[in-house]
Amino acid sequence: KESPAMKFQRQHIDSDSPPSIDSSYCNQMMRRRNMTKGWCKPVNTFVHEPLVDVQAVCLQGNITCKNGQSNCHQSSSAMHITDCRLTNGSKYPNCAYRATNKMRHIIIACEGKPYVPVHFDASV
Ligand code: CPA
Repeated sequence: KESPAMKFQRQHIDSDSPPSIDSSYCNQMMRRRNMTKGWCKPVNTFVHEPLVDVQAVCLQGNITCKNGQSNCHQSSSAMHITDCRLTNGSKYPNCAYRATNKMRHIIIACEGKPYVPVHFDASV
C-alpha cells in the first residue's frame, strides 16, 4: 500500500522537469500522477527541486498549518514550483488545468520517523 510519504512524492515531486513549463504540463501530469481518477483534484503544486532538498524542509522553519496542526515547515530558500489549477469550465472526466511557474517558499507538513513530507500546505 502507498504510504503518506510516497503519496506526497507522487503528487508533489517532479525533480526532473525543467522549472519552466507550458500549459499542457498540468493536464498531462495531473492525469499521469493519478489525480484525475474519480474527480478532478482542484489545486496541486509540483516542486522542481531534488527530493532531498524538499525532504530537508522538514528541518526548516516550523509554522502552524492551515488546519491548525503545528507540523508545517517553510523552506528557507525559494523553490521552483508549478501551480496547477482546474479551469472554471472544466467538468470531470475532462479535467483541464492552468499551469503557472513560480519561485516560492514552500510550506509542507511532515510526519513520522523518519520525519518526512506528507502534505503540501501552501507556497508564499
Ligand atoms: P495533499 O498534499 O495531498 O489542500 C488540499 C490539497 O491541495 C493538498 O493535498 C495539497 C493541495 N494543494 C497544493 N498546492 C496549494 C494548495 C493546495 O498542492 N497551493 O494533502 C495530503 C493529506 O494531508 C490530506 O489528506 C490532508 C492531510 N493534511 C492536512 N494538513 C495536514 C497536516 N498538518 N499534517 C498531516 N497531514 C495533513
